Amino acid sequence: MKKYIQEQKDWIDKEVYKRIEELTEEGRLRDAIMYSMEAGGKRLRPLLMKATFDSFSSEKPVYISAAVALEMVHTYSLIHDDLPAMDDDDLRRGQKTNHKEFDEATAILAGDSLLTMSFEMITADAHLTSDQKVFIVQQLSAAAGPKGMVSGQMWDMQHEDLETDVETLKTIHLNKTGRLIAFSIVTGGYLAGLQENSLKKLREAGAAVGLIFQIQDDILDVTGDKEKLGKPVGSDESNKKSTYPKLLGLEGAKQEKQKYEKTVESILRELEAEGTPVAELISYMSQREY
Ligand code: GRG
Repeated sequence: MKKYIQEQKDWIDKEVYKRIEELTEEGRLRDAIMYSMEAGGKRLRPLLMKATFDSFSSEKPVYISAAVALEMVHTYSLIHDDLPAMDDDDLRRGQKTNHKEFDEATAILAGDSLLTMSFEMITADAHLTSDQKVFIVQQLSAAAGPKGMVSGQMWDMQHEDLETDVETLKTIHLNKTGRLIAFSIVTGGYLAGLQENSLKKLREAGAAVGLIFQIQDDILDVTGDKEKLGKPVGSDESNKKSTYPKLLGLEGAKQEKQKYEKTVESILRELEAEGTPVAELISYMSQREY
């Protein structure tokens, strides 16, 4: 699976850089955008979209602009999340954060560019029908917006110094992390031709995958390897962040993750997608070490 991920990462990277060259002009703004896009993200979200598409269709790929757009929206969220007004982080993807390398205003504009470019790219894609474009733009904007990722970020900030319970933590992560991950799976299924009843199931699986991903992220902050992660471990503890291991203990967090793994397994079984690329990728994500 590691080799598969590496191979897939290469085409995603190539597509991402090509689109940035097409949609930006040479200069400091492009440099700031490229700085974060080239910094070695895992590209898990576009990979999930491709793996879902491949699990349900053998037609030619039509997901490329949606997959690149998703990685752009994700990267914008990381750049803005690192700003002093939010998490105030110095390191991301193993290198200085965007505002530390450039400056705050440039980092804000690099994030704004990535967000807006993603929609420009989808609407300009000649391989998509008008219906497909509307679906992708609607789903992506809803997943990223004030009832999705942005609301998760807002809740997270509002609960920063408060005692949080597991239900609140779950709501935060379902929005902050889960919505983009669910978008990747649902869009892969939609472009593969699945109907609404199956997409509904994929949406449910996607939310569970978001929680699995986040719980594993919390676990890695306790048990992970700094070199592999490209960031210090134990930062949640020192930043007084609410996490699954903090609320449930390490074993409790692992059990919680298993609960969502079972949800995903059962949905994939219903969709006759056991042993498919998406099933394998989700199981890899659940055990990831970085
Ligand atoms: C600023 C609107 C706005 C939203 C920010 C996603 C987010 C919301 C903040 C990022 C901070 C964070 C730790 C989120 C939890 C999800 C997570 C672990 C994101 C990192 O995703 P990876 O591991 O990152 O896929 P790479 O670098 O591999 O792409």
